[in-house]
Amino acid sequence: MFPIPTVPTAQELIDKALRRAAKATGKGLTRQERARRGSAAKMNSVGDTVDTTLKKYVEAVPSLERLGDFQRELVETLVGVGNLKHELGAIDWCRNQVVRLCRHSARQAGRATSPEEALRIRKAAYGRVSSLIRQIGPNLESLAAMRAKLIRVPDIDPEMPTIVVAGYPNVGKSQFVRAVSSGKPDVAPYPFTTKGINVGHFERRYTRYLVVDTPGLLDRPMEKRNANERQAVVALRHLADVIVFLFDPSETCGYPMPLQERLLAEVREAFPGVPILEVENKTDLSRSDSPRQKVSALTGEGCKEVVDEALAVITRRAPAGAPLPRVD
Ligand SMILES: Nc1nc2c(ncn2[C@@H]2O[C@H](COP(=O)(O)OP(=O)(O)OP(=O)(O)O)[C@@H](O)[C@H]2O)c(=O)[nH]1
Ligand SMILES: [Mg+2]
Repeated sequence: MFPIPTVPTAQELIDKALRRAAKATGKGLTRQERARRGSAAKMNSVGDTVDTTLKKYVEAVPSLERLGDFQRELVETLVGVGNLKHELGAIDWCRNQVVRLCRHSARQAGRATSPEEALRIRKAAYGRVSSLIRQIGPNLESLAAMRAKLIRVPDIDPEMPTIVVAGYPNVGKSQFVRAVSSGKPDVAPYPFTTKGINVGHFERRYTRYLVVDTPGLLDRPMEKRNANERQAVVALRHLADVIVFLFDPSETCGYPMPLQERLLAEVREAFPGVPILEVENKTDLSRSDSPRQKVSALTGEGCKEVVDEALAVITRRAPAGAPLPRVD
């Protein structure tokens, strides 16, 4: 989703540049002319390869500036916008140095007085290019690690009416998202399965809705929250038109109800403007006598009713006269 292409290691980039350069040749009548022009062509080729390859990462920066609030804060949470810019800055520095060096040595090689001199200039330039690229090896590695995280940042239309599903770990949030939408997040019988934001859609009366699955939240202060929990908070803050807060009164999730209740109180306090539907899941296992809506995400029981209620809340919240976005 996020526009950063695959990142090579320093060695892979060096190999790629030299492999391409090996194919570049120079035409000429004499051996000397061919050697000169050949060396110059190879240096230009190295410069071009490094330039175009590294430019792709640097050009990811303006798209970073254009990110919406949700994506921007998610990038900040996952890798830090400053860190990302730092790596891109180092990579751009290298790109510039290599381009200048290659241009300079292509000119030198073009003026060489013998084939041997042309070769010597080229070899020296290859060495310096390799060492410049090796210098940014750690930056490339770091960018590759960042990319692995950023690739999962979903592309979300902020205008689309959105239900965010939240709650303690292992209560069945992902199962619920599977039950009501096209989303296929992983479901597993242990906590902390969901590590990022997953989205699904569904359509009702020609309107398309977004359902967002979030990593489980523990009842603890914001500063203690790990990166996964913080992603859930970012989704709640920027995306939720309505929150479906899932409880697991069977407590098979491993967390007692009083803790789950405390988390609800905190979510309510943190997002005072967002309506919250309190829903008890896993009714196939146990059913409390609370007045909350009850579902079984596993069997599907009650899920449609929760979605209906969520849509009613969203429609009530939409400003009068503002139509909900329609499906094309
Ligand atoms: N019996 C029963 N099990 C359920 C129900 N909903 C979910 N589960 C089970 O509960 C476990 C956790 O479900 P998930 O959907 O992965 O829970 P989650 O809230 O997304 O968990 P995290 O991603 O770790 O926060 C899985 O074994 C599910 O099959 C339900 O309605 N009934
Ligand atoms: Mg999950």
